Amino acid sequence: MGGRLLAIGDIHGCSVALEALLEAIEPGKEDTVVTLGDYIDRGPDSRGVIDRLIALAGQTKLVPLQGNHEQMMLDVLQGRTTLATWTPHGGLATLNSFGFSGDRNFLTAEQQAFFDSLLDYFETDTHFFVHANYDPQLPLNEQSIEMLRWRSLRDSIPEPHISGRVAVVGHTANPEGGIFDLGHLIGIDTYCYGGGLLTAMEVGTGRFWQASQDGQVAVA
Ligand SMILES: [Mn+2]
Repeated sequence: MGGRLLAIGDIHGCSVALEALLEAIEPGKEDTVVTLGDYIDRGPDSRGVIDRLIALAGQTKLVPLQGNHEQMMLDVLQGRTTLATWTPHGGLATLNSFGFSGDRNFLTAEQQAFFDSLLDYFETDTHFFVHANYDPQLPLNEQSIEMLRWRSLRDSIPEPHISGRVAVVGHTANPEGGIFDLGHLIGIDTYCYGGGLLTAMEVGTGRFWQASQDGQVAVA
């Protein structure tokens, strides 16, 4: 695989921070960008984030994972559950950004195709990427969705995975904007929507970019 391998943490509607991050990183055709899920809810511009990710897929090799917030939205839009199961978790912000007026078929065909393309995990020779958590004893294709998409690191911090690969995860927000690095497990949800930062990590070098919703970017 040529190019850089990058991971981006939970965006949650923070389109300004996402744009600032992408301008700093300038991902190109040879690069691979893994987005860890939770693109929508809570922050101000879920639709803008989805449309920017769709555009990003034409600019670089995008590997988008599904977060629990995408699942909550899809469960509502596809009639598996009620709106009330989603709205307390930031869904109103998403509905507002899409101009929701009562019709659940508000996604464009392109946006629907993006949601249909979301993956449960991604792995390379050295790392694997999931939204939330993992069972250290199970191969990735045998992990439960509850574990991959919902289980907080506050409930269980896993031992190193049997594959020996390093896990890169989002989902469990660090309000201080700091990266959570145990060596075998790196957490990059840095709470952008709540006043923290949006983090991108270059896997090969350990280089980090962090952007805030006022468009400022820091590189470490
Ligand atoms: Mn999440």
